[in-house]
Amino acid sequence: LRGALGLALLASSFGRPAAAQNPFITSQFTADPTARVFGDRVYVYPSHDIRGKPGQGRPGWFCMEDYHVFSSANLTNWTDHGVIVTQNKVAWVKPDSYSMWAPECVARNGKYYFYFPSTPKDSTAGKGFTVGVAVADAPTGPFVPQPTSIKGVRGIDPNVLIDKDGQAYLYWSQGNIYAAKLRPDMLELASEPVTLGALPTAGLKEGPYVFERQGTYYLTYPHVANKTERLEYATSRSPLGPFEVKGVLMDESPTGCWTNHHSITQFKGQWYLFYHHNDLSPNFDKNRSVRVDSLFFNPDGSIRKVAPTLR
Ligand code: FUB
Repeated sequence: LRGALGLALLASSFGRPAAAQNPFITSQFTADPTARVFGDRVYVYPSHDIRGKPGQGRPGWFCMEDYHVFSSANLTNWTDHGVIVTQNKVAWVKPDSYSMWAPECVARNGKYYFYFPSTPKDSTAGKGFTVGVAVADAPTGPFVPQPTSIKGVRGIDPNVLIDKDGQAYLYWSQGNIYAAKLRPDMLELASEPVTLGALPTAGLKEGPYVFERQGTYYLTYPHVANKTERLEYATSRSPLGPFEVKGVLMDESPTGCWTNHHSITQFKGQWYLFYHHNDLSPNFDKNRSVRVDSLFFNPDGSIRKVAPTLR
């Protein structure tokens, strides 16, 4: 990031000089960053980790009650646009479950579709997690949650690809990675979910992020191959595969954070990897902070491994 942007000195939210550095949001804990370019700004939709008080969620576990969105014109000055979706204002979410996990946001036909997983109050919608959508006219909201979650989706970590032919696909995870077509209204599945084959059979795989570059579809995902999650990728000529595993794009966290979760986007001609570590909470890795570093492709389309930029 520093190489790409230089070390512009800025006034941080704490009123002291700050450089363009990681983590790039320091006013609250943030994780699972989905970064999207809308117009001339980058919008980051992260999870919002909090320190759970007694009675809030499961002790020692993730605790998330709402989502903020942040935006920037230069990846250095970030604006917090405030809360866009909160758990107890979503009809299908179990009240006070503190399970508003990794989200996604995409634009289509002048609307913004914010996908988020949580635990449903109605167990017929599925045990564990399912995924819902909230819709807005602007990237910062106001977002209106749909009254029900998406039928047929059980799991977490939604990610949406809108292909060049206009077909949209929803990807998500539940130990493995699943995908299905979305209807044109972006609110319901248009095909039966399939698992994306050829990924490593052992170890948790989650957090899918799919993008297309020069006719190649990249399926990128955190995978526990050893102790903690590292970011790997596979490629295909089609959004639903078959995918072929290509390698690792970021090694396990040097800070010991068990999870990593990412998105990859191009902004002003440069590709970037958004991800998280636990920089602001070294002793509790369920309070994470989002980071960004430049990402580069080799001439053959393979991804060069990204070394995290430390402070
Ligand atoms: O933030 C909660 C969960 O941790 C996410 O859903 C996973 O991808 C992992 O980052």
